[in-house]
Amino acid sequence: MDTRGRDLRGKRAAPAGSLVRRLLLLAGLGCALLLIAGCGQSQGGQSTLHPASDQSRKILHLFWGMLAAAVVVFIGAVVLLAISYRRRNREGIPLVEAENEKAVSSGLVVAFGIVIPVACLIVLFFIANIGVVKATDAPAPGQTKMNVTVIGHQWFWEVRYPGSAAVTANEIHIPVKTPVNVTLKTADVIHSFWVPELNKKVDMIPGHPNTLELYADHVGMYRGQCAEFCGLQHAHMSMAVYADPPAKFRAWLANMAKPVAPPASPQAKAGEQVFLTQQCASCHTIRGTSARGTIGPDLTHLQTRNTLAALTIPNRKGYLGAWVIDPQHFKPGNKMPGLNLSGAQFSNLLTFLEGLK
Ligand code: HEC
Ligand SMILES: [Cu+2]
Repeated sequence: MDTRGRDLRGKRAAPAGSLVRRLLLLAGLGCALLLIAGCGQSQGGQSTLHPASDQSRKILHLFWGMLAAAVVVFIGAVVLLAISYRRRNREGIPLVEAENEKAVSSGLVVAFGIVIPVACLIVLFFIANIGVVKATDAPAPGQTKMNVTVIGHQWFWEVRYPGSAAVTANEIHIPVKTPVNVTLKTADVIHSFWVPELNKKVDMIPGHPNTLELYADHVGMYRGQCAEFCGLQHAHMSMAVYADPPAKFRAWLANMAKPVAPPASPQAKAGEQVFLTQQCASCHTIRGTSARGTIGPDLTHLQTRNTLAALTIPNRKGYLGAWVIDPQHFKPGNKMPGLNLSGAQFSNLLTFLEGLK
C-alpha cells in the first residue's frame, strides 16, 4: 500500500470498514447456516446423513472419518501458519532462505509435507477401497432372489421386473429387508442412479450394464435423483424407491403384471380410441391394447403412481390434464409434445387415463 492510499483512509473510515467486514462475516455465517439446514430431510428422504441400509451407513462412516482427518490436518496447518506469523512479527524479519533451510533440516517440512499426508492417504485408501467400495458392491448375479432392471431415459426411469410382465416408471417398489439386485442400463446418454439413503451412486453407461444392490432397513419412501448431467431436464429426473412389507409388495407386483382392464364406461372407451389414434400410442405402451410405443413411460397402471414426469408433479386429475395439454410447461424440452385435441377428445381421454389402475 502506498502512502497516498494510507492518507485517503481517514480515521473515520476505519470503523466503518470494520463494521462492513463484520456485517459481511455475519451474512456469510447466515448463508452457511442455511446451507447446513439444506442437509436435513426437507426433500422427503434424500439425505446421505440418514442412512437406511448397511451400505449407506458404511458410506456415511467413511465420510465422517475423512472429514475428521481433514479437520485435523486443516487445524494443524492453520496452527503452524499462526506460529510462523507470530514469530515473524516478533522478530520483525521475513522468513528468508536460511530459515527455510533450517525448517527443512529440522524435519518439520518432511514430517508435515510428506510423511503425515502420505500416511493419511494410504490409510484412507485402504479403508475406502477394501472396506467401503467392496462392501457396497452388488452381489454376483444369482446371489439375490429379487432382480429389477432400471433403464435411464431422457428424462425418466423405466422400471422392469425380470420374470414378470410388470413395467412401470420412476417409482420403484421393492420388498423391505430384502437384498434386490438392480441392473442399470440406459436407452440414450449416460445417467447416474443415486438413492443416497440406500446405497452409492452408479452410472448408467450405454452398452455396459452396471449392477447395484438395493436394501432398505424399514418400510418407507426413499428419494433418488439422476446424478450425471444428461441434458435439459436432468434436474427433473428423480425417482422414488418404495420399500413395502413383502405381502404388499407381492400384491403390487401381481397387479402391475396384469394387462389393463377394459374401459369401464362409454367415455373411457371413447378416450381409449383417442389414445390409440392421436399419436399417444406411438410413444406409450398400454399392455392389453394395441399401444406399444417405447419412447415414453409405460402407462398400463398409471394410477398406481403418486407422481408424474419423474416426480415433477403430483399424479392428480388436474395435474394429469394439464400435463397432457401442455407437457412442455412443466418440463420444457422434454420429449412429449402437446397435441391439439378437441374439448370432447380431451375429456374422454382424461376419463380413460383416470381408469388405468
Ligand atoms: C413423441 C412421443 C410422445 C407422444 C406422442 C406422447 N407422449 Fe406422453 N410422454 C412421452 C415422454 C417421453 C414422457 C416422459 C416425459 C418425462 O418425464 O420427461 C411422457 C409422459 C407422459 C405421461 C406421464 C407418465 C408418468 O408416469 O410420468 C403421461 C400421462 C403421458 N405421457 C400421456 C400421453 C398422452 C395421453 C398422449 C397423447 C395425447 C401422449 N402422452 C403422447 C412421450 C410422448
Ligand atoms: Cu441426468
